[in-house]
Order: sequence, then C-alpha cells, then structure tokens
Amino acid sequence: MTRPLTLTGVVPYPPAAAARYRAAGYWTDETLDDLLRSAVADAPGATAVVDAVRTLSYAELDDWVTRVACGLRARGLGRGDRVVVQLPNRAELVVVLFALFRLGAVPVLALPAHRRSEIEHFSRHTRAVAIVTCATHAGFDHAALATEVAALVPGLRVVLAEDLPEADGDVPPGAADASDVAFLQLSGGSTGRPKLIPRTHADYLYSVRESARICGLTDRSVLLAVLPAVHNFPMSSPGFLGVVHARGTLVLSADASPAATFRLVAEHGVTIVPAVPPLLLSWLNSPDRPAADLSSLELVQVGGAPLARTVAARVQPELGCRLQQVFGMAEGLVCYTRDDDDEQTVLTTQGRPISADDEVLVVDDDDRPVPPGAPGHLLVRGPYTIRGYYREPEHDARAFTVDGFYRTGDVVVARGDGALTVVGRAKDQINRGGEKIAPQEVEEHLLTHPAVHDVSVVAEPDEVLGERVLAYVVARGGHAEPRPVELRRHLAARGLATYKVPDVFRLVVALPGTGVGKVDRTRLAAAGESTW
Ligand code: AMP
Ligand code: DBH
Repeated sequence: MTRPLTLTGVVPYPPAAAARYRAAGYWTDETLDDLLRSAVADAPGATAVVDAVRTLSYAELDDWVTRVACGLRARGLGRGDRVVVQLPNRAELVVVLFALFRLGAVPVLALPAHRRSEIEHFSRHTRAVAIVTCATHAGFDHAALATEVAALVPGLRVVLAEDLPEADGDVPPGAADASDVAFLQLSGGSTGRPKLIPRTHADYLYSVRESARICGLTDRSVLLAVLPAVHNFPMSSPGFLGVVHARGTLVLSADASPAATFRLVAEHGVTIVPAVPPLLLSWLNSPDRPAADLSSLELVQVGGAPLARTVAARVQPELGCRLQQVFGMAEGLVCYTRDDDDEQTVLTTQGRPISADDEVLVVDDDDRPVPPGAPGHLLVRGPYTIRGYYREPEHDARAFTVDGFYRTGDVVVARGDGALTVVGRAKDQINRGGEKIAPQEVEEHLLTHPAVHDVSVVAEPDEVLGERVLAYVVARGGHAEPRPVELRRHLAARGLATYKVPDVFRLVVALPGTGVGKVDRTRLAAAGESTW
C-alpha cells in the first residue's frame, strides 16, 4: 500500500493516468535517493562532482550526503518537511539536495539571485522549517538575508553551507515513496508572485532517464553547469541528475565568464554543457575562444529562450561540436532536437517532446486545434507535466484546461513529425535571456513608491538578452519626479531579485488604456518620449 502524499495543496495525477504511466514503465518505484544509492553501488570510485575546491567520487559524495542527512535529522528534519535551498553552484548544493531526498524532505529550489521578497514568499507559502544557504556569494550576504527572513517567518531555521550539521549514522532507504513530491521547482509565472511546481520522484526521474538517453550520456560524460544548477534545464535536461543516472561527472562553476568556462572545459574534458542564448553568445564572441581547447566538447545544449538562427549556425563551426536545441519548462514538457535530425531541423526547430505519451495540442484562442503548420497556443499533458501548481487553485483554473492540459503560454508551429518551433508568446511574461519575469510582480513593487502614480512593465527587444525589462512610469502629482536610480534603490530595498529590476525606465505622462481599465501594452511604445 502506498502511503499518502506528504504534501497538501498538490493536484495529483488522475488515478487512471497514473496507472497508465506506471504500466508503460515510465513511472517506477525509484526515488531520487535511490538514484544516488544505485550510482554509488555501481561506480563508487568514479568522479561524481567537481567544484572550484574539491573533487568527490560517488562514494565520497554518498558518505557526505549520509552525514549531512544524519545531521539534519538530528535537528528534527524529516519526511515531507519543506526546506528552502539557496546555494550557488558548489558541491554543497548537490550534497544538501541529496541529503534532503534521503530524508524524504522537500527542497524548495530558490535561485542565488533571489532576494527577500522571493525567499520570504517561498518560506511562508511552503511553511518551510529551514533555509539552507551560504555565508556570502557574489558580494551578497546570504546569511544576513536568511536571518532576516527567519525573523519574519515563524519556525524557520537557518543552516549555512559552511557549517552543515553532520553526524554519524545511517539512513535506511525508503524515506520517500516514488509518488511523493520530491521538491518544489520554480516557475517564472506570469501573475503576481512566482509559482512553485510540485514534481514527484517518479515523474521527474522518467524525464531524467529519457533525457539522458536522448542526449547520449554515458559514464564518460562530463557535464558542466554554469547556469544555476537548480534551474530545471541543468538539473534534469539531462542535467546533473542525468549525470548521476549515467554515472558521469558533474563540474560545477559559480563563475559564468567565458574564460572560466573555457578553462574548465579543457581541464576536465567537459563533453556536454547546457546554456541559455546569451551565455552561448558570450562564448562565441569571447576574445579567448580562438585559443581555447574545446576539443572535448561534444554537445552544446541551448534553451530557455529563443535562439536566433544565425547564432545557432555558428555553434558547429566555431565551437567544433554539435548543437542541441532544448525547449523545456519546469512544469514538465521538454523537447529536444535529436542527433540524427537534419541540419535544418536542428537550426530552426526546438525539437520534439521526450515521450510518445506527451499529448501536445496546438490550438486557437477558443481551444480548437489549428492545422499542422499554423501557429497556435501550445497545450500539453503527459507523464511528467504537472496537473497544478503548489497551493494555487485560482491560478490553476486559468493555467490548466478542465482536461488537465497545461497552457504553456507559448505560441508554436508544429510540423507533421512533431517538431515544434516556438514563434511567440501569449503569456504576460518577460524572458530575459532565459530568466522569466512576471511584469505584474515588478509593477506591484513599483506602485508602492510614493512618487509613482502608475506603471507598466513590458519586454523590450535586446540584442544579447533577447528581451530586457522596460518600465513605463507615470509620476504622481505633487511629488518630485522619481528618478531611475531612486526606483532601483526602492526595488532593492523591497528585496526584489536583481534580474527583475527594470533595465530601463521611461517616464511618460499617461499609459494608453484599452478602454477596459487595462493598459494597452501594444501602444506603449507610442506613449510619448521619456523625460529622462
Ligand atoms: P518556466 O515555465 O519558468 O520553466 O519557463 C519555461 C518557458 O521558457 C517556456 O514556456 C518558454 O516560454 C521558454 N522557453 C524555454 N525554452 C525555450 C526555447 N528553446 N525557445 C524559446 N522559449 C523557450
Ligand atoms: O526555460 C526552461 O524552463 C527550460 C529550458 C530548457 C527547462 O525547464 C528545461 C530545458 O528543462
């Protein structure tokens, strides 16, 4: 008999669908803890993780994971407890995640760039019992942030990576069931606060195993994570979990500069690296590239945001390896171009879904299917796509159809063979080089400034980032005009993640209306010249 889901507020897969996914062999009894345990049993001496200061074999990683799991257990952590994890790319991140999986606890995957606004929200919304973070990173005092949030959220304890609790002992397998929620992943969201995504061990591991197979991972694979490793892409497409599945090596870098990346590729014989388009561009255009030894690289994966065809075409000639386009979402669906695809397909599509049981619909505004080759809204349902966000029933009513299809908000063209090309976006979201930003969240923060009467936050095209964040601001009568530097300071003081802070502010006299009390974003460009 399976134990009940340990989390409330999670929309389960319908029993008939779950039975089908199990019968098809997609969902197994394996948990993320089992994943590590079987890698250790198979390849104890193989190198599992390399970061700036250490190299760990699978056996060493597993020992450390057990010690930390015992230490955390001694502090009262156990099955189903939510724990916010905010760590940069270093070995402790992997150790803490697997230690929490070992206990059946549920990590909440925050990004290093998140600040008080996000961390406090995650902590409250999940009723987290602990936050694991580091002292400082990239000049920011994460320990102080965690302490500040802990003072606001009852019961939240702070654990620092520099001082991880460790204890002797053992943790028997089986703390979690495969049908349990394994962790809460982050979505950029399109309204209000960021949404949390409950992924189960079984559904996530299915996507990891298939991703590892599609991407050709083996025990000789060396994957470099320069993107924050808890992003769904470097975590599971095939990401560091795919590496563990294949008994390969994960190289973690907290330095995303081209020079550091090239050095790590040469030093560790990196074979595969996931990137967002601006990161890829930084490598292609780096003065250090011609001299770099990138001969070990087999595959550069690019996803998270649209990749220009001209940039895609430079990968093979300039980096000397294959390109794979990846179109994925933390909610589930992941598409890949395959190694036997023709060049056109690799350069111009974002590939096809992982699973034969990914049900993809491309529909018009009334949810009626459009003919193949015509653009439409992408809806998806399948063995690793969620049926609802964590504790967001109102949002779910809009984000999912009554049949449980997730409305991705992406506008795509589907080819007869299933290959998808992303041609636009219907959701109110800004994709800043792969970082997703909900304009409404930024607007709500800006509106709290006393000199701001009204505001509209939109995407502005940017050559490197694809899109950047532009805020149109209407000043409030009787107040001194708010200056960009002051508005930036205000957003920082409110604890908004830095990547969400508008790149550009434009002061306008009024925002054009749609006539229904909403701002007409399409007419904003004509709203008048900025006085700044
Ligand atoms: P999230 O739901 O926050 O995980 O973000 C996923 C979204 O990122 C998708 O719905 C797309 O809008 C966008 N995205 C991811 N990969 C690509 C890609 N290769 N091309 C274009 N957009 C992408
Ligand atoms: O953007 C994403 O969220 C994304 C991109 C590529 C993703 O979640 C993934 C691959 O798994």
